Amino acid sequence: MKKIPVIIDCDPGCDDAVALILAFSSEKLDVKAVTASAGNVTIENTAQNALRLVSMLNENIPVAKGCGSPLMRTIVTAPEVHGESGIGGVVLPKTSKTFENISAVELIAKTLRESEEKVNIIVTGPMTNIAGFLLSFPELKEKIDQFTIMGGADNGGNVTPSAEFNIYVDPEAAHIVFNSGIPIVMCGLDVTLKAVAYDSDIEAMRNSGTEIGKIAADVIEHAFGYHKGSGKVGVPLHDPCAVAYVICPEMFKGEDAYVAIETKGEYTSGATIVDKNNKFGKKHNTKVIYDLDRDKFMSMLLDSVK
Ligand SMILES: [Ca+2]
Repeated sequence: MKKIPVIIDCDPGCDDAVALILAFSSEKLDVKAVTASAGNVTIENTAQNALRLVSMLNENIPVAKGCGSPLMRTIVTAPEVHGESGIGGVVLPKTSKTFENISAVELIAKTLRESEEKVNIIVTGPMTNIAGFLLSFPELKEKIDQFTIMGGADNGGNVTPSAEFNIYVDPEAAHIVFNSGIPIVMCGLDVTLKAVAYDSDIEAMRNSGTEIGKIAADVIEHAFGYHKGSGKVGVPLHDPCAVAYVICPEMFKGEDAYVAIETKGEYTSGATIVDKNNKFGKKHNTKVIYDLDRDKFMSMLLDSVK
C-alpha cells in the first residue's frame, strides 16, 4: 500500500500523545519527522515529551525542537489541563535519543526538500513553527500537499467565548498559515468535542495488553480527570482527530469555506471566522470539519494501541 508522507508538528500534551500513537501505528501513514511547538506547556517539556514518545514508537524518526514563544506575543500555556510536564502524571521512559541539531523550521524544510512526493503536515499545537517555516522557506511551499490541523472553532471557543486554544496562543502565526494558499483541513472544536472517549473506551485501551495501550489510557485518564472536575462526561480527544482525518477522511463531514483569523479583536482575538455565507467574497481556503463517526474513530484508536 502506498503510504501518505506526513510531518507532525505538536505540543504534547495529553491528546498530542494519543495523536502520535495513532499516526505511528497507522499502516497508511509514513511519519517523516516530528517537530515540537510550545503551547500546552513550555517548549522544554513539549519537546522532551515528543522525543520520548517518538523514541518508544519509532527510534529512527527525527525530532526537532521549535520556537519557545509565539511570533509576536507572550506564551500562554495550559498546565491546568495537561499537568506541569504536559502529559498528566504519566512518566515516559527516558531515552538516549537526541534532538536533531537543527530547529523545527529547518527540519520541516529538510524533510520537504528530501521528499519526492508532496507531504501532508499535521499540526496539533499553535502554528508558530509552521508560520516560521512559511516565512523562511517560501520556495518549499509547493512540496506541501495540505495542512491538517487541530485548531479553531466555528461555534464557540474553549479559552474565550470565541477562540480555541491553539489559535488563541499564536493568532498571527495562524493568520500566515490560513493565508498561505495551501489547502487546510480544520478539525476544530466543532468536531473534536464529538470525538469523546468514555470510561469503557479507556478501559479497553488499558486492557489491550500493550505498554502503549497503558500509556494512552493513563494520559487520557489524566485529561478525563480534568474534565470530570468540570462536570463533563467523557473526554474529547482533540488532536487525534487531525491524524484520523488523514488516515480516513471518509469518517468525517465538513464544508468548504473561507476562514479568517481574528488577530486584533478586543474580545475575539484568536477566533476563526468561518465565512459560511461568503460575505468576504474570498476563495475558500479551508475545509471546516463538523462531524465524525465517533465509534469508528474510537475503534481506530483502540486498534492503534494494539
Ligand atoms: Ca496539542
